Amino acid sequence: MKKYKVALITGITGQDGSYLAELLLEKGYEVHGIKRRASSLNTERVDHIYQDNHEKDQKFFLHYGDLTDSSNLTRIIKDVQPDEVYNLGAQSHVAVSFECPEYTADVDAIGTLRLLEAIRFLGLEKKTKFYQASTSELYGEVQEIPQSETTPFHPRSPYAVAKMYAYWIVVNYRESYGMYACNGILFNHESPRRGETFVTRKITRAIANISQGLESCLYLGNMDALRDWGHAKDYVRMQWMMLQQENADDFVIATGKQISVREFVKLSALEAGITLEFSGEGLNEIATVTVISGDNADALSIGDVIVKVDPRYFRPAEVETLLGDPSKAKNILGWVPQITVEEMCAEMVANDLNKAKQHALLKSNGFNVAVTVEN
Ligand code: NDP
Ligand code: GDR
Repeated sequence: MKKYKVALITGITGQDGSYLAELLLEKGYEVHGIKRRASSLNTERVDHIYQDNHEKDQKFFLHYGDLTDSSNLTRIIKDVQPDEVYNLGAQSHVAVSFECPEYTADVDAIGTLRLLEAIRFLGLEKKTKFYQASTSELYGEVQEIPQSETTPFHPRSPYAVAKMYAYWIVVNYRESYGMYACNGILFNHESPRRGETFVTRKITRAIANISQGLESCLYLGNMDALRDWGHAKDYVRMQWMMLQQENADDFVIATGKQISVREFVKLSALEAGITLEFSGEGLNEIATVTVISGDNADALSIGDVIVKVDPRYFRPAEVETLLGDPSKAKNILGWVPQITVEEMCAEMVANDLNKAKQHALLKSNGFNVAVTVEN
């Protein structure tokens, strides 16, 4: 018998996986993660943890695997014998799910079933607790505002439909086999580790690059979309809390506040010392620089147009508004988010400005630096 708990995290190389691994290691867990084989290194978000792997009492382990591969998942769970499984792995991009619907269903829906069935097949259903990364995208075409655990679902993308299967199969294994399995219905959460093609990171990264003269314009889709944005660090704390209860249950995790994509652009620009004025409508909407303060945006001039609309980023079906009601999490678990959207935005812009300045410095010294802007 080990003196500490053992956790297995799918999606450990992603945003949430990396923060959760840090949290669980701090709490004394032995942490195992599943990483995918890729032609380039894909462990950047956990490398700072992995570097300590020559220490004697190693507590962090990575295993090659994939949510599409049942035998691999079963073998890993058999070897690891986890007390807690956090299923964070997913094809997590809503827009991409319209391009790859079948793969998204395989990973996000059936991948969840594969894990649950592996736990059951191995006879671990009374030992292993299971956390499922469910999503506010389940609400899609919203039926009420704000959305809570009792709001009906109406998913609006192949991603959301796949996650709806995952949600219900988790409930089903709880009801059928008495498994401790729960859904965290998480609203959007971001951080400096957010993938570069999600809208917040795309914005903070572009604003930073534009301010340093590395990019000239940020192209966006639907800027009217409203989201309830929190910080990933706050949200992984809640993922752990959900598995420490007497009984398994499902919880909405949100801040209870929402802003539009356009407002997030303005906020990010202000963090870099740029005041933007939006004008025009629909496809002709633009944002123009009206004030520059501080010395972060020397590459810009008043009157520069730095945001435009590109219909390529519109989705076949859009989720216009999401606003969560986290009362249940607050009342039962005592969870309250600690980081505001403004603080999170400031942290993301500072991180991206730092990177952009490094790139600009290299470029000005004659090094050939390619900044990827295709999203
Ligand atoms: P990321 O996209 O940052 O991370 C996704 C992780 O899943 C990565 O580690 C990725 O590996 C891994 N993955 C992708 N496909 C597979 C596969 N076939 N087999 C195994 N692993 C795979 O997502 P987040 O960290 O932001 O989100 C974590 C989870 O929470 C996801 O399930 C997401 O759908 C869900 N969610 C996220 C929200 C958010 O706002 N962030 C809100 C609600 C739910 P690789 O690094 O190799 O690509
Ligand atoms: P979302 O996040 O779809 O809510 O899913 P994303 O950041 O991709 O989009 C948020 C909103 O911004 C609009 N938008 C754009 N989005 C992207 N990516 N790129 C653009 O250029 C752009 N312009 C406008 C979108 O249309 C949308 O309305 C995220 C993921 O993390 C999911 O895995 C998770 O389940 C949900 O959050 C909750």
